[in-house]
Amino acid sequence: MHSIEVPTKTVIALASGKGRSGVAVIRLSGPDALAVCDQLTQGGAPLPHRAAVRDIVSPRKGEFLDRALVLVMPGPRSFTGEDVVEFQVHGGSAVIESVLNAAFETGLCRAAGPGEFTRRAFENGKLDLAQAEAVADLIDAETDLQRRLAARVYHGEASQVFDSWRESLLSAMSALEAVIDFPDEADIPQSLFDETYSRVEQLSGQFNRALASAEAARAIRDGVRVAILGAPNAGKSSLLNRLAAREAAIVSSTPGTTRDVIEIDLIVEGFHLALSDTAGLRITDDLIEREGVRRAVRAAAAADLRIWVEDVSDPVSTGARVVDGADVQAGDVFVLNKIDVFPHGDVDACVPSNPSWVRKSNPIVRLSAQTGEGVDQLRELLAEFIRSHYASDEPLLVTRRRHLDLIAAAQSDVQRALSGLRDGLGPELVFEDLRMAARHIGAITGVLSSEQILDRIFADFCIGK
Ligand SMILES: Nc1nc2c(ncn2[C@@H]2O[C@H](COP(=O)(O)OP(=O)(O)O)[C@@H](O)[C@H]2O)c(=O)[nH]1
Ligand SMILES: [Mg+2]
Repeated sequence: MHSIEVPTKTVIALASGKGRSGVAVIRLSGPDALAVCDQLTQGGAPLPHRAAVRDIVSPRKGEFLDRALVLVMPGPRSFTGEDVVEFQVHGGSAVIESVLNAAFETGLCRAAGPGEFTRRAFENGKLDLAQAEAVADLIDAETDLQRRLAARVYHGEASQVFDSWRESLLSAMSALEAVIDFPDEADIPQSLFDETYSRVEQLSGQFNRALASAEAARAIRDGVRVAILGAPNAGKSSLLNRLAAREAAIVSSTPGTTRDVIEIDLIVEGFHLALSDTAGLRITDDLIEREGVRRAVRAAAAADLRIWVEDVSDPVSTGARVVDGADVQAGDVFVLNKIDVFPHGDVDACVPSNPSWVRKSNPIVRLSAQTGEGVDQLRELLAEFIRSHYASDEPLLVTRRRHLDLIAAAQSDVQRALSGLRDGLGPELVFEDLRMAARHIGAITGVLSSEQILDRIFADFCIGK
């Protein structure tokens, strides 16, 4: 879409959020930004970097549209690197619409596509690709941890590390090149071998640590997935409502009420936690319920943590509840629910009714979803799970799947280079592996990136960014 040459290079969009607000920001960027501003404002475009109040008028009819604060930021000292003008107008949808239409009347600008401002900033060297992605992550950040992670990448902390990895690969390559240029020396000299080997090995260790921290970064970015599972009527929906402190799921004494997966968001230890309530696990002939069970099994498999709920007052009555694919994993939490009815029930009474409840020293919480007794203990277990799994002192660099894949690719390149060195392969082959690794790392910050890759990355942005 963006690769097509369009006659008007100047773009305009609402940069602030949609909906009614005190003030809305409309941003213009491109070679004609100042010309558009001149036609739209009584008194013309203000001096650069000076906020000025101007009446906005429609160029054709001269109709007064709004009184705005106008900011002119000539390129290259602007967000996009191009001439940028921002209008702060009153934040009503009709006002915004009228100012945008007035700008289109000039014939000098068109509506910006998703992420087009940030893409221009990238293309003009104001941001590298990882930083450009971090702009979107900053906008999407809902928790403080998500914000901090995105802010560090936006600030360039991660790019510095990626660039240093690439530098290191490039200098190992240029050392090898010296040997390649003297073909009568068939082998790599020992000193160069040692130096190259230890350099590449060190890099490989750094890649490994970055890859290991990616799981924590993913949990910060996308949230930790927790699924509530168990037999029909065990009290799963009641527990979800209790944790959410609201009536998110329907609670009913009729078994099989919950049929689709219901998801709510909680913030625990600063982490975004996606908690899902599922259909009771049992073998059934009801087609819709069966689909619900299938989705429950899928949610169980996709979850980072499972909470298995058992009705301690009635551990055997629900009969066959073993469903293929729903397995207890180490670290999963067992909940013995309804202790208000049956305070002395214990886990051993529940195990025979549910063979999949094989105990793997899983933590057990006794509670009542109805009265709330014991629920704090479950909250504490969730917090502990997050602390032990995701709180890390390692600097988290890998904020996106794309980065993870590229580092993993570079890791296999350098592994190949290392074994090539050990096996005494020719320097050209090792050089080639290192070159591939450098390309993969370079792609994170966009040193070399194809139009298609850029299109895909910026398509995820919102319009106005
Ligand atoms: N006494 C008591 N009843 C409960 C408790 N938790 C759930 N129930 C009841 O058990 C029935 C099934 O609850 P529900 O949350 O719909 O179970 P689900 O099928 O696992 O989602 C409802 O009648 C609830 O009121 C509890 O802690 N104590
Ligand atoms: Mg339910």
